[in-house]
Amino acid sequence: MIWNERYECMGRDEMTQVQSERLVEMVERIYHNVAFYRRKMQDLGLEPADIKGIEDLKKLPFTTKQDLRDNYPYGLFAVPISEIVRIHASSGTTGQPTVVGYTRKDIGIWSEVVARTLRCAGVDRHDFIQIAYGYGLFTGGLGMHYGSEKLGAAVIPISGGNTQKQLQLMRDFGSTILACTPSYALYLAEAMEESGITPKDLSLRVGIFGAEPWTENMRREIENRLQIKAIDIYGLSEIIGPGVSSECMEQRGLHINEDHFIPEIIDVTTLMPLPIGSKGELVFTTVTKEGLPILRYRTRDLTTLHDDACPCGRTLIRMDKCTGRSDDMLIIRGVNIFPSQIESILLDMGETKPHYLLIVDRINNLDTLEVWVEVEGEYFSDEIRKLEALTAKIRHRMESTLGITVKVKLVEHKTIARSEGKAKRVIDKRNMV
Ligand code: DLL
Repeated sequence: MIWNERYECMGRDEMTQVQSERLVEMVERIYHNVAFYRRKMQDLGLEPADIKGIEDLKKLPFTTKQDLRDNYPYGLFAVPISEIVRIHASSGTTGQPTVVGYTRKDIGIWSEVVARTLRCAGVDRHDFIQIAYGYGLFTGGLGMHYGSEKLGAAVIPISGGNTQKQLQLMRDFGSTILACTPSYALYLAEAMEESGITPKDLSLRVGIFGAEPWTENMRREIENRLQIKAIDIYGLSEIIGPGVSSECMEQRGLHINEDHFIPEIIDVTTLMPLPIGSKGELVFTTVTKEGLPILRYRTRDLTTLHDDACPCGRTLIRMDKCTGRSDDMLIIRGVNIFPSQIESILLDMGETKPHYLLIVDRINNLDTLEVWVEVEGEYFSDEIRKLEALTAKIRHRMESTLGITVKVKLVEHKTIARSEGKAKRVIDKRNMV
């Protein structure tokens, strides 16, 4: 069952042809309608006629989040505002939000790619999909919503938060699909266990999780606790929102909707495109979007592309699960550390809860890393020796994997604030000067 066989199962030559034609048309449009891109292309001595196909993609300029901020709010839109029917924004932790706009046709494309995503996860018209991504400026809620309606599933638009209500409706309405961030899925699993609800009381079959990095260990934990299949979906507001890529039931990488979003992998230092199979930063060019078309957007997400055959029959290129961002990487005493490494260690050990918080600081000019980890209440009522032994064990494991000294603090269940959207796992006090 594939939503759009023509494009999702297209032969490579034909796909290259489609991408090339769309790119040529898009470059022409962006050059004439967006002053920012016209200037950038002129600076590189480029005219639209120099772009004849995707082999010329590498000649085009990059776009960064900073470019969107500099042109806040509507400076990069390629159509008159009268053509825009929806605005979304992603809340940055600093400075201005990144604003994105959609025409009616863009909303149609978005619904199409999300419908493909859902079908990839085995969703059909008979399903009840509980959308617990936030509705609002964030693209998660409304993006999933329109795609689900297009596919014909019954949408339960509950949005994020309100955990007890989520559980009640999940049980009473017979939700078969849960769509939310993976960290919220774990939180729901925990709340379920506390309320005495078991997976047998529910009809849940599949989870559609994305919007933040999560590990294979976390996937196993969610699949076991909720007794579902957990599917990874990826997207970003600058490109469209959810619907950029998604896993199929094979769970062997995320198929990219490359007839709309052309992927490249670049070397983070040289910014040169890398051959398929190399790890680097993911870059996207949108070729069909009207409101905010974007050239070579640097996602800062690190991954690898694959073009070998997938047993599901889709020929769309796949990307590996994102293991981190080139900019969420922490550099602690010169050592590069990803929060997902710490999560993997904890889940591997299996003696703690999957809730953790990294506190990075600089004391006497020396970076410090403190890891707070939640453990069961019984550890605190037991003799202190047990607590100390577990602390030491976690510390040793982290130090040998990460290569730096770590202070571990075990905290009681629910000490770490739960999130209803993206989990906040790092407090970097060094930046707060
Ligand atoms: O998070 C869009 C989305 C909504 C995707 C719902 C999936 C589900 P932004 O808020 O703009 O958009 O954040 C985009 O989130 O560059 C990644 O760093 C990260 N991200 C999104 N999906 C994944 C994923 C939405 N599956 C940024 N794995 C991206 C890892 C992800 N990181």
